[in-house]
Amino acid sequence: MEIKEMISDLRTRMQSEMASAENKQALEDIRVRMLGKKGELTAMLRSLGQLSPEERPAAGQLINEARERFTGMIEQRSAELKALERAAALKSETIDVTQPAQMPEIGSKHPIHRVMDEMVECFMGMGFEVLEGPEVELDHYNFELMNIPKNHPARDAQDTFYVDDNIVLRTHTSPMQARAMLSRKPPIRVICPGRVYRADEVDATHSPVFHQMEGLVVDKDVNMADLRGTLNAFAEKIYGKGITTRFRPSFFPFTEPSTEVDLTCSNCHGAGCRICKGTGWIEVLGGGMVNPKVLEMCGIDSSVYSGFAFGIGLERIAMLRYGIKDMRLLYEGDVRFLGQFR
Ligand code: 2NL
Repeated sequence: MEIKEMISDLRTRMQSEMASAENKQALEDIRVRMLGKKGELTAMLRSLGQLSPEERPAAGQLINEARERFTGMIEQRSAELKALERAAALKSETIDVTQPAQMPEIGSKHPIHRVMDEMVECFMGMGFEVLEGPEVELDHYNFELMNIPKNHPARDAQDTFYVDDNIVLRTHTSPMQARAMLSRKPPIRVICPGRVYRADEVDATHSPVFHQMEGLVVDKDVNMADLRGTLNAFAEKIYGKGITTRFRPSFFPFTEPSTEVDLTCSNCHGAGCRICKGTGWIEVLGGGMVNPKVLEMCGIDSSVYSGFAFGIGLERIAMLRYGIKDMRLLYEGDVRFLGQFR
């Protein structure tokens, strides 16, 4: 075959192969195969020895010119490929900066903790200090110091989960207040919010695990009017102007006298409605003057000091506040329920 023909044939093949080369590597392979040291064009140069000395220079020149043109073709195709790759990358990596940001899902404060925090805020404003303590307690702190000796009937009402004979899951947060009295000197003004346990069956208004906040004030000349004033201030602060308290006589082993405390129904403001069953009052807490026996057992001289205490169930407050009809909703962790409290 004539050199010219061979070059023309090589160009035809190169052009078609280059057109279907889809990336730089494929193009480089073509270059090596056609123009490289062991490539076809170099092989042609080597074969010049077979020509006569007269023919050689012209043939050599043709080959060298061809190498230059072919190299140019490869470079051009390389630039094309580079542009194509870049266009593809730009297309696939494009970020639409006008798209709305993807917001991370943020949780919400549990309704029980909403009312707890609100109440803590209120009592802190009145000079109370917040104390938290263990949920697994000594029987001694939970019952004995609260004037509920072994075999006392009040133990039935709040029978609890015994870990052993001396250790229980606390049935109220009172043991923490006992610790405060034992370790401090009056004046004492503390509130103790937290989780408590009772051996109750689960239903729409009962749970074996629930939340409570107790308050305790011990000082000279503390009386029932101080309890009333404190709770009235609390009622107004949390439920608004015009909400007050009604005290009804009651019994607790740890207070004497003891009282059930009703709040003006915040739904009808006392007129009577479905929620307060027509009475205008909602029962929300219990309290009283700390039983002198309790003071003495907790190392406080009851001839010098007196105190008041109260206990509030947080589930009840949250259910009234948010119109929750079934207590179980508070513990199931269903985000469709919890998401409503943002
Ligand atoms: C209720 C009633 C109450 C107390 C809790 C208490 C604490 C100490 C001494 C005396 Cl350290 N009393 N706490 C007093 C009266 C009532 O809770 O119905 N809670 C849901």
